[in-house]
Amino acid sequence: MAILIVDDSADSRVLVKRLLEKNGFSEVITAETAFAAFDLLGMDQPACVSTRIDLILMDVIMPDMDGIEACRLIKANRCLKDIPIIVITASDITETLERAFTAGAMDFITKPVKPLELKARVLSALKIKYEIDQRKAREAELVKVLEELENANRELSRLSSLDGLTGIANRRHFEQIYDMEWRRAARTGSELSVLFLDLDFFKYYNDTYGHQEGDDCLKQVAAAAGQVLKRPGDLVARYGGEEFVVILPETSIAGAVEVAEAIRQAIERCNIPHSASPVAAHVTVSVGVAGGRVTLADKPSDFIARADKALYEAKHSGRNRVKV
Ligand code: GH3
Ligand code: MG
Ligand code: MG
Ligand code: MG
Repeated sequence: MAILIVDDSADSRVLVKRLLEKNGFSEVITAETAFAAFDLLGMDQPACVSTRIDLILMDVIMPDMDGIEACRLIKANRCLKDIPIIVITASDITETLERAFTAGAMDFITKPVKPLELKARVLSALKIKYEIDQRKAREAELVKVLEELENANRELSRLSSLDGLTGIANRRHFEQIYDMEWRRAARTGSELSVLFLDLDFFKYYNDTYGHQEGDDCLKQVAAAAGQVLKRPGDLVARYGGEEFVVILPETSIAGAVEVAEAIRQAIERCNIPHSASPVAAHVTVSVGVAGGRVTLADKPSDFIARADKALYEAKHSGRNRVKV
């Protein structure tokens, strides 16, 4: 707890300092002029420097710059404005006091300084300063907590759109994005395509290698499909179980078939052994494609139904292939 006395009179400085020290204020600093006080407060620094000063006792009548002008400048400084200032004045005429309060002084003490009055006013100013500091600390703490909460909410909302096993989008997120992309395509009359993917004979895979290996396989397949997608709007999601869905905005059926074929090949290239598969020695996938130009007469579920039907055909015509 440090108190700064600014007074041009050496006698006055010594007297007030002694009185304060007698009352237990051990850190009392003095300045002979307003400018010396500004130096101590680091007022000429471009950035705020931390000051230990909790209270300023400011003489009013001083050569060079009077205490009221000094008070006004300190209060105008964003780093120092919260330091309470008590002016010490030889005259308590209303006009002087009015000027002092307008300049931002919190209180005044008249000369000659009376020990009891000095003690009471200093304690009262420090109490207010302490309360302000406490409030500011609580506010800063609150801002920090709110920021953390916001981050946590953002993270929560991110996680709520991800599939826990594969880390790609989940079905909930797919439905949100699909709905949005559908409406955009219907509004602008642009093309939109969807792919439905289903692993071939995955039940046998689990039966052969176990559920844990099955989960690992799903992760690899999800990653491989994601790597094929290049455009920012493309999305691969886990639709459920061993089924995946891909949204390809602004993509024709022909373009979608190319992407589907690239995904199918990428999954083959993972070369995940599947000894029980009647199709190949490794894990394969069947893909159904639907898409085209969207009009307001279409329903979002139309493409889903068509992609599902195409997937069924891919399955029944031998699996490990793409069908429209
Ligand atoms: P098809 O070629 O006709 O698609 O044959 P399939 O065996 O893949 O088809 P089916 O739908 O009968 O079986 C899907 C299997 O996928 C059933 C289930 O054991 C497995 N499966 C679904 N979800 C998971 C999962 O989260 N982890 C694992 N390991 N297996 C899963
Ligand atoms: Mg003076
Ligand atoms: Mg299935
Ligand atoms: Mg399957």
